[in-house]
Amino acid sequence: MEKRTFLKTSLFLGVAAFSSSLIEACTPSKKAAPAPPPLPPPTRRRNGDFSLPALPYAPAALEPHIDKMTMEIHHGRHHQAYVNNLNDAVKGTTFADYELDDIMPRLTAADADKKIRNNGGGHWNHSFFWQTLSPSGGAPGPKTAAAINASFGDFGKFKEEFVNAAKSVFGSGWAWLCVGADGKLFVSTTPNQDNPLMTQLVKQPGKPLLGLDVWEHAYYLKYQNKRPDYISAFFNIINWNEVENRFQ
Ligand code: MN3
Repeated sequence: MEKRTFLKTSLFLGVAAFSSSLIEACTPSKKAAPAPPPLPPPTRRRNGDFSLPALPYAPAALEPHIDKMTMEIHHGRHHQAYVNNLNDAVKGTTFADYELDDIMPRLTAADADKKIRNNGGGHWNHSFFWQTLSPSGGAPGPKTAAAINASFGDFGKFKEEFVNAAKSVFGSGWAWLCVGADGKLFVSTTPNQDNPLMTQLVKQPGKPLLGLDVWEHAYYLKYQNKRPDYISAFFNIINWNEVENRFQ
């Protein structure tokens, strides 16, 4: 290499290195939240827009526990609005092409994430909720039953804890039964449309097995202010087969 070219190259590399360390030094550090994990490889990329999944049963199928009109409005209007707003929210962001399961653990409390957090949570939670319900109800499968007994003592104690948690949500939110990283089950609640997969946003992250929407729009037409009656009714229409599948 000619001496002059060598000097030019060294000078350029030196300036480049200095610039990048300057950029690093000037980027404000977020001490509160842990650094989000890197985005996954392209295999998890999403094709096209988010869309409203069909209900797995007729809107009247859950009567008398949840009425037809509530189901139609809840699914066709509320859930649809989350889907529309989510598609709008992800446009032009880092999350534009990714699956929601990949997006949720990477969301922070930053204002920039707020619209994706609210509407992404809304879309995920409702998609999960429709699958959690079944006209035929039933009882916990063997693995779920064993885990409930091991974690809470018995089904009655689990139910009491879940009901109390669902009653205790102030304003709008969700009650959850989750499995934690240690394999134990726990009951938790989240405000608004947050859920336990938003690991940087919830006190107790976990994999949801069961979720109950306690927003007033989920029950007000039939139950008005009697949320406890809606929570009791929910226990008649839990799709325990689906819960068992999620647990495995
Ligand atoms: Mn809802």
